[in-house]
Amino acid sequence: HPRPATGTPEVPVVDISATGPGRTPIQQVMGLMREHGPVLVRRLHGRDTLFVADLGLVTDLADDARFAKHIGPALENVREFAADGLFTAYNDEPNWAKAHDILMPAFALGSMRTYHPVMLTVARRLVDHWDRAARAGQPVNVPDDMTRMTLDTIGLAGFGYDFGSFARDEPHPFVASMVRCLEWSMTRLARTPGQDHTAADAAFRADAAYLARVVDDVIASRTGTDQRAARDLLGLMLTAEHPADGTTLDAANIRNQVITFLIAGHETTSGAMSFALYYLAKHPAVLQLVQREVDEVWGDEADPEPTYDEVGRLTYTRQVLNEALRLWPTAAAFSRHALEDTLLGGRVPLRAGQGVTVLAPMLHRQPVWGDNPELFDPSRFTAEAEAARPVHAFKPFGTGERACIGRQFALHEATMLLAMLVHRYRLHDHAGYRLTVKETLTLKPEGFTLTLTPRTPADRAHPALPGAATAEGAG
Ligand code: FDE
Repeated sequence: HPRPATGTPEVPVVDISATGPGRTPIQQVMGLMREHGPVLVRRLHGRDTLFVADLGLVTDLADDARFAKHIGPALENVREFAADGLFTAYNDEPNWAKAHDILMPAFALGSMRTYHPVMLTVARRLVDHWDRAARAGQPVNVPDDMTRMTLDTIGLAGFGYDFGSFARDEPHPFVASMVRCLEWSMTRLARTPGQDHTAADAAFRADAAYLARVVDDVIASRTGTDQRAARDLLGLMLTAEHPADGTTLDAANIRNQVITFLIAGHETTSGAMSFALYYLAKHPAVLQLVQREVDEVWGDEADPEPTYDEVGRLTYTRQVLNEALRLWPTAAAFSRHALEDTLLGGRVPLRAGQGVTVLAPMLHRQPVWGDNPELFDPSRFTAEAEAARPVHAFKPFGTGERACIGRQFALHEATMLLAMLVHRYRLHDHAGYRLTVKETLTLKPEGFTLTLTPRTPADRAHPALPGAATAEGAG
């Protein structure tokens, strides 16, 4: 149902009905904000959406006493295939709190230790794949391979299920179906009234049914009491009793959770690693600092066996990831609504239940980030710089009790893989890649390829530290 504009002179209304949101709605709103400022109403065929990126307003929205997660039209569409899974459940749907309480322990920091060996196994598959490409002098498709790696990781670590993505020429069909479901969720928002969408909707139903079949296979392959008791996600889903009432998750909800985790657990992480590699390929001085960090840990070892604790020590590598997530937060928008009628930031009137969408890529370019926010600069994420910055200036994982449950999982996986790749290869931007950001609800650098050569002991012999930040890159 249409929601009226807030109607204050401070909030411009921009009508995009003439062009529609197209295939890159996030980047379109980024453009509108560059023109009209960080608070605006986007009007599409009479349907209004309030977008904000202003730090003061986002800080206000983070107040859980007055605001909560909003399931806006995009997530309503995702609900068509993920229903009451964690990501798309309504706040007051009983299965949200229940599944949250049951699954939370699987994502506590301590649990990452148990996922580490599986993450390493899959990282090695990627390395084997890239070694072959390097020997053959063939380019690698970075986002495709990152997606192979993250799908296999969440499948194995969460559900003991092997998608075997590196043994396939094309990514597992689950990926294509899932991407089409996400695209349907996005493009459905752009429909003009009166058009016929029967074919698109039928194709969507077929894809959603396929996803459900894959998930049923994932669940069915878990048989026998020993396996059911495994303390991975699926084990918890199948057996853990809610502390309050002793009940377990029902079968329909388990299916929704598995779909949710397979999607949430790989699309966004894969994009984050792809953007990080893109920036490293374009910033030799930064690449050199990452190389220095990983070489300090693994030296000239040809096949290092990264330990859990070593990954925790890779602080500069993690800064690179954070800086990539600042410029291109791969889950780029999240929505909140007011619990009562209120004035957002003391100035924008909101009715109870009215949704507001936070546009993270523009929040991450606000004045708090200095006067050159487009510059890729991982030193923005030193501990000191982070401590000096308002906490809500950086929101790639959402906010409040509905914030990302998989954050530590994604950061551990991505930091380890990036470090392994940088330790092993010189990265060559052989095609002079120009960034094109593809949107399928999440963001990815489209068609980004690299060629690779193995690093040698000579590559790892670093000059003295001072001046490294300005030296020419090795790549
Ligand atoms: C969630 C999330 C979020 C929020 C959304 C809203 O608010 O609406 C965000 C923003 C995110 N998430 C982001 C991200 C990024 C990355 C890289 C990631 N993410 C990753 C991951 C992994 C995994 C496994 C995950 N992830 C998961 C998840 C979930 C389940 C959720 C839901 C939660 C609740 O409860 O609600 C999320 N995630 Fe994330």
